[in-house]
Amino acid sequence: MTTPTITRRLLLSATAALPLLALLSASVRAHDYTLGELAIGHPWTRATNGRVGGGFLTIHNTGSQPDAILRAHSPAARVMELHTMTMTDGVMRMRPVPRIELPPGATVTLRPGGLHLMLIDLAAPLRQGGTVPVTLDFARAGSITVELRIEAAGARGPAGGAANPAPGSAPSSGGGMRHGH
Ligand SMILES: [Cu+2]
Repeated sequence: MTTPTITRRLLLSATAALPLLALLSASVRAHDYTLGELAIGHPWTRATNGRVGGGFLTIHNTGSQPDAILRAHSPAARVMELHTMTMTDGVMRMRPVPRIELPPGATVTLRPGGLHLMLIDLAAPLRQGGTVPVTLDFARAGSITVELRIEAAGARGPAGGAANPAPGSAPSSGGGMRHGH
């Protein structure tokens, strides 16, 4: 049973990063979006020369009605999918889900190792420091185009990579499982 061990490790790294996240929050605050009752926080992705990439962000449903992400699309990728990641026999596996539920009052975090957006057949490599436009279609709130910030390859959070921090950034919260594909 490797799941409890990994969960514990992720929790520990997240706890250790909390003071840093508090300091960072001021610098990432500008990279937020609001669509109706949805507050969307710092969308990001990771640099890659490969054909696929992950999209990560937080969505707080401040309203009293459930909402959901139905679709995502981007000019940077031929197709996008909504993915979940689960542990099966000690291996992290990704699979598409038809929608990502956004319960009223809840904050849903798309992150490495968990729910995420999948950019498939990238038109060009994702270069650190750039941005990728992604349009999200919601069941209730409508649609919005956000810019994913391209963090370092292997970054575990929106502030930069733990293994290769960008200048002025710091190690970020845990949650970094290797992304398959
Ligand atoms: Cu995926």
